[in-house]
Order: sequence, then C-alpha cells, then structure tokens
Amino acid sequence: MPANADPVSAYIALGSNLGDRRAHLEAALIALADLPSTRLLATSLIYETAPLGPAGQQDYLNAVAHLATTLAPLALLDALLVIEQSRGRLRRERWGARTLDLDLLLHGAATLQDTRLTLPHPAMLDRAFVLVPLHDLAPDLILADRTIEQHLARLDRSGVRPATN
Ligand code: ROI
Repeated sequence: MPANADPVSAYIALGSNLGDRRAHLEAALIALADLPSTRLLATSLIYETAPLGPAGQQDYLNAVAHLATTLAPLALLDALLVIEQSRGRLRRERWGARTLDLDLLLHGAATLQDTRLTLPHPAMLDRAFVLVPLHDLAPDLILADRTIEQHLARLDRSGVRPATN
C-alpha cells in the first residue's frame, strides 16, 4: 500500500446465524476497527432477518459497517477472511448456515471482476438484509444510477426487522 494513498470509503456486510450471533457481530466490529490502515466510521443497527437460501436455517443477524481504509480491495478481503476464521467460520454447503460472514460490498468507486472478488458486490442490490442496514448509513449513495433509498423501495423488506436482543 502506498503510504500516501487517500483513504476510500468501504462498506462491509456482516451476517451470522449460528451460535451467539450477536457476539460474532460485535467481535467482528471490534476486529474491523482494529485493522491496519483503517478506521471504523459507523455501524448500522443490527437487524434480525429471515434466511435467504435453504429452508430450516435460523434467522440471521445482519448489519453493515462503514470503513475508511487505504487497504487495497484484495488486502481488505484477505483481512475479512482472517476475521471470519477467528470466529470459527466453516465453509460447508453453499448458502448454508454460518457463524460469521463478512462481505465487501463497496470499495470506493472500484469496479472489479476478480476470481476472488467482484465489486460492487453483485447481489447487494437484490437483498433487503443488505440494503436496509446500508440505508441506515448511506441512503443517498448512488449505485447503478439510483440511490440506495430508491433501490430499497423496490424490495420486500418484511423479513428484516431491528433486532431486539
Ligand atoms: N440470509 C440472510 N437473511 N442474511 C444473510 O446474511 C445471508 N447470507 C447468506 C445467505 C445464505 C445467502 N442467506 C442469508 O450468505
């Protein structure tokens, strides 16, 4: 990383539906705040959300974090994987339950199609469990010619409610 690089805004989606879900999210937020060359600027509310994917999973807790970072996208991705693994993330079935999932949604204005990382996150605009917390932080952010507010207006957000415990 060049020492004089300007920080960019990065948004991370957090999700957990196994074990102590809130403890996993809180540990992830502490770890994000601790990353080198990075500041944690803000976090959304935590939401309890109906699972997208195979039936029979527990509900998720989801949130979004806003970072300022000079880490490059793939360096940030590597750091997210280390945090996931520190919470015992096991990669079992695709779309299965997980202790902690950290998805890089946006890294400044970067667009990227790498085998490991696509930016912006390709599914983010279709997922209320991502857009509702992102809307807490950045309702006026523009993606694909529309604000987050406008994207969210097209989605069914009935499965997404502020977590109470
Ligand atoms: N469903 C919800 N509600 N929240 C998630 O974070 C989440 N993550 C996933 C899949 C399995 C697609 N479903 C999810 O990866």
